[in-house]
Amino acid sequence: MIEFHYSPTPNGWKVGIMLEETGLAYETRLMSLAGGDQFRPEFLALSPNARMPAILDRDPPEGYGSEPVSVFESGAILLYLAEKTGRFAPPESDRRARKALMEWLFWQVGNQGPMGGQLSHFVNYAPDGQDYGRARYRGEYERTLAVLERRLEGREYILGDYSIADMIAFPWAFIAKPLGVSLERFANVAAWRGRIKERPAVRRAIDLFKDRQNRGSRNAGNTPLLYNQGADHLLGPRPGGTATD
Ligand SMILES: N[C@@H](CCC(=O)N[C@@H](CS)C(=O)NCC(=O)O)C(=O)O
Repeated sequence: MIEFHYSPTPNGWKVGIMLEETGLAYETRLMSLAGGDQFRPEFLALSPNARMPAILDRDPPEGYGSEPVSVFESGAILLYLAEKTGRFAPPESDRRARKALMEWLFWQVGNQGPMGGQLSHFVNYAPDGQDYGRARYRGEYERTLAVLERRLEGREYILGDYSIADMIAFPWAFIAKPLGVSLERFANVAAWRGRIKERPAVRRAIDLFKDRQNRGSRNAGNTPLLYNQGADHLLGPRPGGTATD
């Protein structure tokens, strides 16, 4: 059984999609990010970056010993699950395809995810009047869509066949419209997004605790715990000073 530490956001969906696609047995531990569950010691033991998704696999694959295995960071989790099941990734013996898989996983977690996340911050949660931040991240997010657009030219999926590279990139393209970005200029991305969106496993993952999505009710003004974080959140108050010293 896999414990799935989750909140209904694009980063959470990535792992939900893989769990649903593989049919692995899992139990969702719904987290309240606005309530600070990510800073609880028991969660930090699984995910030291204080971010979900994270998993705890109580039935680890061969080579890991018998103790439960925790994994944090969506890319690492998807790779772990692909290795556990032998599905949705090119075989390790195909070194070139495996290299391409790594490139697109790292690309997503280092580029598309953070840029989409920052754009979402400025569109949905920041105080008004942050035009520079909004324009910068809109440009960066659109740039990542253009990267995908070019990659998908002549390919149905990022690596050719449907894989964890698609599962990790799809959620941030799925929410383009609520981020204020039209896919009109990105025809390959729009078609790829449509193909993935129709998969029953993907629909189930996106619907997981859908009613608990933050639909604009929380923002930087009313939820500083979530939107104005610093080192103090992990280390406690600075000795002899305040966070603003
Ligand atoms: N690079 C991480 C990003 C995870 C992430 O940013 N998760 C957000 C939700 S979408 C989170 O846990 N936020 C809690 C917080 O900001 O305190 C991954 O891909 O797993």
